[in-house]
Amino acid sequence: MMKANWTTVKEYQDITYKKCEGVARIAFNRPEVRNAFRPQTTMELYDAFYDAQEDTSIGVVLLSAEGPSPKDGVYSFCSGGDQKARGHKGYVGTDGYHRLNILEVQRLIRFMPKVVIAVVPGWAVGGGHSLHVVCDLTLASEEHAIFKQTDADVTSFDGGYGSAYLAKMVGQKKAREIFFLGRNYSAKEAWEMGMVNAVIPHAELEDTAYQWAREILEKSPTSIKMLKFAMNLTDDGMVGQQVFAGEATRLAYMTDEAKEGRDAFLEKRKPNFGKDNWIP
Ligand code: S0N
Repeated sequence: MMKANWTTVKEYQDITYKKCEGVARIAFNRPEVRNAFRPQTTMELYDAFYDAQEDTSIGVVLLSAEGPSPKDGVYSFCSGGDQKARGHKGYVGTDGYHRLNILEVQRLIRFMPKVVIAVVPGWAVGGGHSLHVVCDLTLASEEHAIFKQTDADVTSFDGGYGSAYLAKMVGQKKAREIFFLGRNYSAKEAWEMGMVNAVIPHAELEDTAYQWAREILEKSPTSIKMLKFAMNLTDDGMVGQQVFAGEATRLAYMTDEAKEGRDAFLEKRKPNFGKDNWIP
């Protein structure tokens, strides 16, 4: 199997960020708290994802996690919002502000023109579960991945992609069960429900994720981008249409017709779009 030779892009406090041959790997790095995210974490995630989005050499981003916990050897993907950082209006950062900015990270993952793969080595819980839902694909550790929704236990619920989009993925009854009962589901059970693409032996998880990424990189970038946006569109309303249409506009810019429209304006003349361009 293909192995990545990662290069660290930037040092962060709560995450790691690496790249290799068109693939970016962003990983939670708070294993001692099951990779819970606090404002510091979400700001770093946003920064790294934005860098990956803007880097034209990157086509696939792996959202993974460091671990296991040095305290007890347990693996986790992410356990959601850090309950110790939670105030009365959101999650409190060192600047004292209350934020709910994991939702900005979710939107970046959802709308970025690259494939994002959740690589789940252990617990995916609460807002961590929602993050795997919003990623384009999910690969899970056969031995250690556990999927669980505790949002209703702690009055910190994701009423957007984490729940409503999950219901589109696994069906209404199953999504309601996941949220209303808050049970643990193994990687195999999550795969049977349709929210995990593949169950991978733990030792092979990272290499497999890299292999999937490299396979995707062999495809046409425009096709992958348009397909992601097309599949998002029906669930994202006018914003989905805006994102898809933006790419359609970009493609239109590449035509002779668009060049003629621009040039005619700049040359202060009427455009001549030709007679035979009304292609059916
Ligand atoms: C993950 C669980 C099930 C693991 O259980 P386990 O293995 O028994 O470990 P523990 O002993 O419980 O934990 C080990 C240590 O890690 C700490 N810890 C774990 N999770 C968190 C956490 N989320 N926050 C802070 N600390 C955490 C433990 O305290 C323990 O520490 P020590 O060793 O010092 O005792 C289990 O840990 C668990 O259930 N965790 C809590 C999961 C949870 O309820 N998360 C929050 C759920 N809600 C959200 O995430 C929603 C947030 C969100 O996405 C959102 C939604 C809408 C609008 C905005 C937002 C937003 O956040 O911005």
